[in-house]
Amino acid sequence: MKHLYTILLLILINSFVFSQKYQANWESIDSRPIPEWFTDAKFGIFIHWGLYAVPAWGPTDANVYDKYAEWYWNKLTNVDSKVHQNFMEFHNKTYGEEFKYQDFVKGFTCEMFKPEDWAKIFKDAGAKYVVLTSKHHEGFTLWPSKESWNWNAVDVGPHRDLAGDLINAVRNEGLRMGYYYSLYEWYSPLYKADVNKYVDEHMIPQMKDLVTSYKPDILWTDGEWDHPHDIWKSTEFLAWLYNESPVKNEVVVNDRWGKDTRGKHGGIYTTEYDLVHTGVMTETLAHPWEECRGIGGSFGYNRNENLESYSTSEEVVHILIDKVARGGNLLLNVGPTADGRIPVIQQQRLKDMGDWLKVNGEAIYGTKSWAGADASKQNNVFYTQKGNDLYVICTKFPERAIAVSGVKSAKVSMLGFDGKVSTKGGSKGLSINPPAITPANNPCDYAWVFKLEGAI
Ligand code: FHN
Repeated sequence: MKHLYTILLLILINSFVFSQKYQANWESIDSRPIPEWFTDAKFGIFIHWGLYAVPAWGPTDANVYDKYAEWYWNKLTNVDSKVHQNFMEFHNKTYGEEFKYQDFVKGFTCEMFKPEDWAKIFKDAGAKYVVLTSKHHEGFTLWPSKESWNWNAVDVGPHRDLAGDLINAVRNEGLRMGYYYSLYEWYSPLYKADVNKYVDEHMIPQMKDLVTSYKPDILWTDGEWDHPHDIWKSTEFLAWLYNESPVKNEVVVNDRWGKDTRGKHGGIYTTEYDLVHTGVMTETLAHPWEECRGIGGSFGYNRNENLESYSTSEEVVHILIDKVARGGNLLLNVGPTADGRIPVIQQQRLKDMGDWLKVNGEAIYGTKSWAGADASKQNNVFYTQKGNDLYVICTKFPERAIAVSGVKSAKVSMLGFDGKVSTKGGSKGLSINPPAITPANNPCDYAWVFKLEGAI
């Protein structure tokens, strides 16, 4: 009898395991296609917001990672960091040696936070999705997480569910939204004492709470580098996410699931300030990928940055074009202030992106990179394709004809421009003569797009 029960139990467990579409291993997890809404979206807004927005300070003349203002707490205490001294000097002279990082919570007031206004800014920028830091490495959560008792935005600071309020407003504007979540925490006593217990009792419950409470479209993990994926129980969590969670069909995740997974496993591959670990990313990848970066040199708001630290509108538009032409998405970051504003200079860059995308969005959204691009390689010329149409994107207004090799004929127009565009077929492919553009009929700034209908 006892044996019969054991056999029945085994059959039950087996049938449960095999009724699950995805198993807790990379082969199975990686076989899930990336939801198309994401690869079509191309442009998203990243938001780094936490207690680091209170000091909002970082050095501006350092290596990429050392400029990050959201690392304030870590750099202040980490004597091995190259920029420790800079942070310490600033901190001691501004707040005094006795002032602890935790005391910044009083300054995280967010009284100017109007989620509807933020959502409108993102929509007008032409972004299709938003990713907010629900918890950065400091461990402070922007939603009322019971695992983060007294270290979350509802218990202390603004006393407001910032993550919940924003997702509602963003969705009301018709955009997708998800959350960034840091696996590790710098100073969590539980994490330091017992990582396994931290994963079981803190991290996994927090991620499941986020997913079930807010049903995010994206779960963007980070802070994975301390441990391999099995310590973080990443494949187990992802199997739950893909099989059982309320977002199992549409959710998008990235590749930051353990020190052994970036660029190899999970969902989309991610680059940061063009860096893939130590190299610079200049390739076209077949696997869906996304570049994230700030408009300046930091993700968290850095008051120490001046105009010269910021990319110009022309530069951010060109960054988007470069990533999309190479098959990627751009996740451009804003760093709000501690009182809840998006700095006006950042708004201005987003507005210019939006104005450019209003005219030229069809050459970006829903496109793919063009395999013929290599043959046509010319400076300041990028290509995207959609169906049979090819888009030739010029990041400098062409002074002479552009040759598009491999294309024999097409109906050619310039996006946003009513006049005719003349072309000539030849041995080098189709040659496009740029029309005479004046300030009176110029459709946009920063980059001009020729649409070649039926070119492919
Ligand atoms: O350490 C973080 C950093 O602060 C920021 O959040 C970026 C965003 O991709 N990720 C980490 C470094 O890779």
